[in-house]
Amino acid sequence: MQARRLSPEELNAYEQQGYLIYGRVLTDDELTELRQYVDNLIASLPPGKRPESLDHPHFDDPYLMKWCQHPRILDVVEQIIGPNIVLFSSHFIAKPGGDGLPVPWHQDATYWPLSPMKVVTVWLAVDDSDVENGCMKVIPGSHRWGAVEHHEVDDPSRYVLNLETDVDESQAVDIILRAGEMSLHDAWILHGSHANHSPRRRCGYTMRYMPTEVKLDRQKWPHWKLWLVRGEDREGNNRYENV
Ligand SMILES: O=C(O)CCC(=O)C(=O)O
Repeated sequence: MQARRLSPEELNAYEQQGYLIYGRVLTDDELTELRQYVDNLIASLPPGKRPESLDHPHFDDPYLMKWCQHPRILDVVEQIIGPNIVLFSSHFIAKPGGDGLPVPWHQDATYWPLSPMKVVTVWLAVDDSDVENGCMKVIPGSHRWGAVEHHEVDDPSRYVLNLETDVDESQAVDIILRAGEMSLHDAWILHGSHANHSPRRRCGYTMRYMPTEVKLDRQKWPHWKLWLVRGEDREGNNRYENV
């Protein structure tokens, strides 16, 4: 299986809408392996640790670099941000069936000390993700609105993130994916998702990539780990774990 080249229409749609549904990127065997990993990871969580909050798991488990550096995924990312690619972050957002927490509407860029704010997030479906189990939703084109105001959620224990913004949900598009498929979205797009009241788990693995020209503000995030996962560092803006 090879990564599909994005058509000019798809690249244009990503630029205009701020997101793209790519489709299948993992083989059946790869999906089985990743799912097995996630099942074990969740089964071994300490009491009280929510499976929606498995943030930057690749910091602690080098095995995950296999997925964060997956050639087919990077082949697609490269078509969007160019050949010199930095892994900025990753996060398993696994909403258990029955009581999976919602992700409040937000712009990722609100959280990140990066400049310029050029980041593409790959949302890799570990499980089928649909309206019933709380798939991600986006407001198409909202990445062009600039920074919108966010406020604290009323009770952070009931949400995956602590900041939210108000949106007109009638403009939202559901990102419906089968397990093994991926979508991509821009750092500024407004997105979120509802609670999972279905009996089925909804797990996505987000992997976030930026070009080497983007600088991480180390005053704000002194210990954050970055990896150069493809290409070369021409700018010298950041410190990388593997360079
Ligand atoms: O998984 C979700 O529902 C939201 C994902 C998200 O907030 C993100 O990828 O930045």
